[in-house]
Amino acid sequence: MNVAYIGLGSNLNTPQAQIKLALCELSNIEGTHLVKQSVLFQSAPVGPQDQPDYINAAALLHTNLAPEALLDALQAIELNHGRERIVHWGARTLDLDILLYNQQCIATERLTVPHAFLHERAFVLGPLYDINAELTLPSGVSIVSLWQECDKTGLSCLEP
Ligand code: ROI
Repeated sequence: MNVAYIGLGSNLNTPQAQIKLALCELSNIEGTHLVKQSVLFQSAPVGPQDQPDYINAAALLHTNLAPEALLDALQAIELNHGRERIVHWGARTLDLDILLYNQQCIATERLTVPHAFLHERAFVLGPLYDINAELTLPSGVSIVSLWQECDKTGLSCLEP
């Protein structure tokens, strides 16, 4: 059994509904159990500013899928949501990222785990902290310290 944290983001086509449906779809991945989900956050876009605010969340999964097989399953869900990769860092119906996989560091063509920008993005750290305030990264850095230090401008919790 493996422990994976997934980041969810959407800013197109009723983002809240996209995220809620995606959480349900995560629980339906074969060999995978949705253990916990964060509250939903609203966040100002990081990157190009000419796009709507995002809804972000995170999920804690227990899975017997290897990292690349889990990524395949996440990309299939993204495709179901009409995800198109057009503009780099542009608006999207659904983004699913493997943030953490056990305490492994993975660097392949398809996967960078922990997620490359995890340590500096409030829209990722807030949901992770909500799920597990005692979480640490493979580097030994605690999520609580990153969460306390990060810039939370434009971030709000939708369901406190
Ligand atoms: N900005 C926010 N606030 N939330 C996201 O999920 C998000 N995802 C992205 C980029 C375009 C970097 N900006 C984002 O991929």
